[in-house]
Amino acid sequence: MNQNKTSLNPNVVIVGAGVAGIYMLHKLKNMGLTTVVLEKSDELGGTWNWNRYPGARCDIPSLEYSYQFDEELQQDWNWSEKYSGQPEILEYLNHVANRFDLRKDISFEEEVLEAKFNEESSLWNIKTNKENYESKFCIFATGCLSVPNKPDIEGLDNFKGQLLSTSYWPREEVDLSGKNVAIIGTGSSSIQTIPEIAKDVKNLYVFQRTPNYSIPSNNGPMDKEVEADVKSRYVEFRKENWSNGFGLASDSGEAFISESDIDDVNSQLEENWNTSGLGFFGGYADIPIDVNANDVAADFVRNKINEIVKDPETAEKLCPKYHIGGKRLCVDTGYFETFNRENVHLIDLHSNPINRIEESSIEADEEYEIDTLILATGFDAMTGALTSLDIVGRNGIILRDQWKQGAKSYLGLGVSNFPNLFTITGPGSPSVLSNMMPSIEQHVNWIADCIGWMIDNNKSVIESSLAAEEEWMDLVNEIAGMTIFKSTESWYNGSNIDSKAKAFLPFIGVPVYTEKLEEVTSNNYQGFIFDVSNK
Ligand code: N01
Repeated sequence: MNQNKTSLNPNVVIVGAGVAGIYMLHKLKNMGLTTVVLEKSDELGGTWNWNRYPGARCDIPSLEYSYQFDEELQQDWNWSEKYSGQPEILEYLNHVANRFDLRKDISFEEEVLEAKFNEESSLWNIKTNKENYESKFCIFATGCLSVPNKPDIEGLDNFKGQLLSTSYWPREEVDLSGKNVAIIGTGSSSIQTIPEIAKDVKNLYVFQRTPNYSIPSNNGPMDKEVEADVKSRYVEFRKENWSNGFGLASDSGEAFISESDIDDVNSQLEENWNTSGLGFFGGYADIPIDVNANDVAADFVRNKINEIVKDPETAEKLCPKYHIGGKRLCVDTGYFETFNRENVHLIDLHSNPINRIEESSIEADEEYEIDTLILATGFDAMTGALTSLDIVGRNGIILRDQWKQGAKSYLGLGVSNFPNLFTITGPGSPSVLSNMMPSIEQHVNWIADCIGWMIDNNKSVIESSLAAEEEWMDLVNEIAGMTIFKSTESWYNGSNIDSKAKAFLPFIGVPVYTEKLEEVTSNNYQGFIFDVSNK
């Protein structure tokens, strides 16, 4: 029997002790609700616990990628760099858990295997590897990028060398010095890993299926003047950022490339390249919506790649051809420069696909003998953590089956047929197309307020209506259709997983979303239905 559980029949079970689960617990405890967090790992932190690969860091400035719910916390905590690394973020999350005395209500090494809604009792029965719980509410705080995508490559399971994954990197130091190493995948995780490990390894073979646009992070020690300025007006600063499309300080631009002088545009992009990281688009609001404007920004980055990478053939292979930003923009520290090293070799999988993996080699255009294979092949994004276990709603319907043709959710918070179940940053919310920290806080605050409202108004069961859900997902897709996001193959629309329905999942536009949430709340949770015992 696990000693640190509050109760086996708490008011609320939260699944996952990452950024979302920790804050959700804090909120509900303050409301006097008995709450338990079930966490598969022996450590809290979610993404920042699992993703410990070399070079892992946040690509949103830490002054923004941090909690704002407690003014003293945001004043007290000092980040050492503009973009903090994974160890510092994990230390911060541990600090928050200790500061608000949250650890005792988190049950570690407890994995949820099944969550089933009992229509008789209107309670959730939650089965884990250790216990059975019965709770009124069940909240999935399981993250958008938490279930790794294992590539289907012949022979992978027969590989006898060291097999690593960026998303489950070992805690102990991994010594790659003098080794022949292969990495498959060239997304954000790989782009952060490659420059770090290239310095140590004998040979690094980078197997690239699709090249990515990446912007220099221009990271450095925290600028104390900037920090003092932000801290002197933190509430206002957060509010201003939240009024921007992606909820970030850097996307406040209102200029249009299509209406600007091309020389001015290029000097602005040059400035962005030298200062901004993810804020590269910053000055121009039409890059995500106008293909001509998009081409200007894409050409700018392709020119940079051609300038940086000395071998023209390698440079050409590293140049993406799709709309910039359509796949998540990457941010790096010396990524393209790394391909000038003699020990780094790029293998383009379009011209040289992997035939198979052998016990100690990868067979593509030639046989690459390797000691270590690193999988940096991404995630079953946004839905993977919710479909990889049995979540059973009304009439025995399993969420995985309900979402077979594409995930549908009302506001990314609730799903029809799944009463008293909330998802934090679920499909249909800005989530991955926003600064995740405030998006998580927005959802946690909304869920806590909603539960509070239900208690005050004697409501015991809430469920999103099918009509509201469908209307909402139509809007999600309609807005995406006006942008370059929808027409690019990416994990935003499930294209990276063969078996997954292709549907665009995040809502684009923080301010519109925020307005909608406020409207729903002020209209007594319009679009949700209450206390329908049997539909
Ligand atoms: O995953 P990805 P990631 N054979 O999906 C390739 C966040 N993040 O872990 O593009 C060969 O981006 C795949 O190729 P393709 C961030 O939101 C944030 O790197 O599908 N290759 C791609 O190149 C990011 O977007 C930070 O053709 C295969 C790569 O693997 C998200 O996490 C840091 C393959 C996967 O790239 C995911 O990033 C790191 C196969 N069978 C990550 N299957 C921050 O700084 C897949 N690929 C906050």
